[in-house]
Amino acid sequence: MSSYIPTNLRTDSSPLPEIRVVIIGAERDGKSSVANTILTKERFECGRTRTAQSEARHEIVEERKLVVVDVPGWKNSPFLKEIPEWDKDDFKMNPSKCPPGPHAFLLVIAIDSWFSPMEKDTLQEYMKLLGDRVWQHTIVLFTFGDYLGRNTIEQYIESQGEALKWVIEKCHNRYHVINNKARSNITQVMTLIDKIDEMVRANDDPVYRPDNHIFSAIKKKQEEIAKRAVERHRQALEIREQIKAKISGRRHIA
Ligand SMILES: Nc1nc2c(ncn2[C@@H]2O[C@H](COP(=O)(O)OP(=O)(O)OP(=O)(O)O)[C@@H](O)[C@H]2O)c(=O)[nH]1
Ligand SMILES: [Mg+2]
Repeated sequence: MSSYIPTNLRTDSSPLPEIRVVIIGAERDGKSSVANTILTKERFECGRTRTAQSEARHEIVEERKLVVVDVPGWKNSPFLKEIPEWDKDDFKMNPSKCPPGPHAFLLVIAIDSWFSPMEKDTLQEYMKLLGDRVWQHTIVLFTFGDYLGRNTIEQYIESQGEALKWVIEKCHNRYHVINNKARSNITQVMTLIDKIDEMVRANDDPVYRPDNHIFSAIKKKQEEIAKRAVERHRQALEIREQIKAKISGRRHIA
């Protein structure tokens, strides 16, 4: 049974029974940290531990049921043609980690450094993998909020180049700042949830629905690759055993 209330049954004030979000962005930008800040608990390993695979965690926060999918970060690169196919396939699978699909993608951007055109190009390349409709469900989530000091986020955005402004415009001017070093500040999380609620109310379909045909095809491909890898390993072991047997046979003769 679908766990969301269709738009035509929702009144403006009725909260979603569950909010599902997928956290995406470049590596080391604070995705797992922000996942923990949102869930108000250390549910994902972060810091020294790099996220190796996408995983979902559930938590009730201030009486709201939250499902958060933390995703491995992409590598910013000027060589976009070189993004491996399996990396792209893994990325495309992320929305299927919280069925029937996420209400929001939180696009994490750390504000501890300059957001370069190369970072924008990489981000755009990954977003393309989710189709144009992904922008309708995306909020820019600035991390490293402690780096703002006395400045506002608007001042930070103004101080940046066109690359960041392009991303914000693609997200219909939806953004939020989180300071992961201030976990006790629940207001920053509740304000984010309000912004997600607002975006969902404005969307015709509250949920980004994954394309199940694409997922079945990717899954099949991944299973075939895994099967071939096992077979290759088995053959390698067999050849090693044959060589070993030959060598020990020669020793006996000598
Ligand atoms: N000062 C400050 N540091 C932060 C903030 N958010 C994350 N960090 C630090 O940034 C580093 C990386 O954080 P992670 O949450 O592991 O980053 P990630 O994006 O999940 O990294 P990958 O999974 O490797 O892509 C850690 O050392 C965090 O402590 C923040 O808001 N402020
Ligand atoms: Mg991580």
